[in-house]
Amino acid sequence: MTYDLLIGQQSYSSWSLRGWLAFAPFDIPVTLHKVEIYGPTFYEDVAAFGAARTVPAARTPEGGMLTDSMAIVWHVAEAFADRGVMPKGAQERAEAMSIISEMHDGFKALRAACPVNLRNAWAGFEASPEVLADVARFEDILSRVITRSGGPFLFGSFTLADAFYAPLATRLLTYGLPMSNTAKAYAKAIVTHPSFVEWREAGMKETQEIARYDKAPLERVPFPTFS
Ligand SMILES: N[C@@H](CCC(=O)N[C@@H](CS)C(=O)NCC(=O)O)C(=O)O
Repeated sequence: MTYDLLIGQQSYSSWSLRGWLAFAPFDIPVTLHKVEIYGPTFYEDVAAFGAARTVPAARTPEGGMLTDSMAIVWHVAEAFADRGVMPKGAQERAEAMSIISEMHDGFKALRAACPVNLRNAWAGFEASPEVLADVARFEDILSRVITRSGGPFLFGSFTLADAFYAPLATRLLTYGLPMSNTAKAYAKAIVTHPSFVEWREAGMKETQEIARYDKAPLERVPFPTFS
């Protein structure tokens, strides 16, 4: 009963991280298949897996293909409803689905200006008004859901909503963006979660540099691990 998950480089691919966090924190067996995003054979490698033109993609134990991160969370929410993958209350579940969707299609300025790079953080990043508006929207969500749940994750314990917001939390940390105490505590909970730590450790073994994830001439500073 193992899922196969197609991923990109673990230090760079934020959508692949979301895919991983849709399985690992819930002890859903998953086998990783890594391809090199933006490498010369990327589209062939993805097609060979039976996927669309992006990572992540997952194959269910029955052979069903899930070719988008939304399809993955939708499937996991349905197939593993008894494992706490979504909040218990109906209102919270609706909100979780809403903010997952918002993440999938939103936060575009922040995502574009601040590519994920789990190897290090950057000093001296200057955020545009559009990026700051995305940060403010994230804080709105946090203040609504975490104030009610009490944290440490969005809806109390780790759910699929956190799988989607984890790369946003790391962006705030690694680009030195303004963070409330709630956001800082949330980001700490994400980067110290054992499944995140396992993923990042694998990413740290990668050596290839991809220019679009490099923010030089900004100075590289250590990734905050809170250890
Ligand atoms: N809609 C996709 C987006 C995934 C996505 O953009 N993945 C990036 C890697 S993080 C990718 O595969 N990029 C390759 C490309 O766009 O050619 C999802 O949510 O699963």
